[in-house]
Amino acid sequence: MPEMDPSEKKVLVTTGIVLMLFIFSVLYARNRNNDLPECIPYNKTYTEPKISKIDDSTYQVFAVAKMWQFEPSKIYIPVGSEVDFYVTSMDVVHGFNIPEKNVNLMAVYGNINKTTVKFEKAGVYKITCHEYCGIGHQSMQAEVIVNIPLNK
Ligand SMILES: [Cu+2]
Repeated sequence: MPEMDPSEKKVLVTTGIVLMLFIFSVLYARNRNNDLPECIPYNKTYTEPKISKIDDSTYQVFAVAKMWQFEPSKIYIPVGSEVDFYVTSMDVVHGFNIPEKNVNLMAVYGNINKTTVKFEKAGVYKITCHEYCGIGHQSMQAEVIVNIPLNK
């Protein structure tokens, strides 16, 4: 059997290392408990804007984007709350962006996008539309107001 060319060996070894790194990073990413947004089956109930309290620190928000506003536009929750956002649109494609919480979703008609966010610090978190949606786009925003509960 003829000897393998040294440059071919280098290519094979390098390819093997890169493949191992790729497989390792895929497994690593799968095992990390990172909360990726999910697309859940469409249901008309999500098109009714709503804030529901599940328990003392868990809330559910049905956020509806439409030209050119978010409903509900003010979301009051206590510090330490975990909020499940279900986002949809009533017309064109809008964005749903909470920069301070690294939330970046699209609001699409006929689709429900869900993400979970924990608000550990008091403050006002702006929700903005970051998909150009028409002439009123720049004024399309809402707020999550995170307060310290009065009875604590
Ligand atoms: Cu917009």
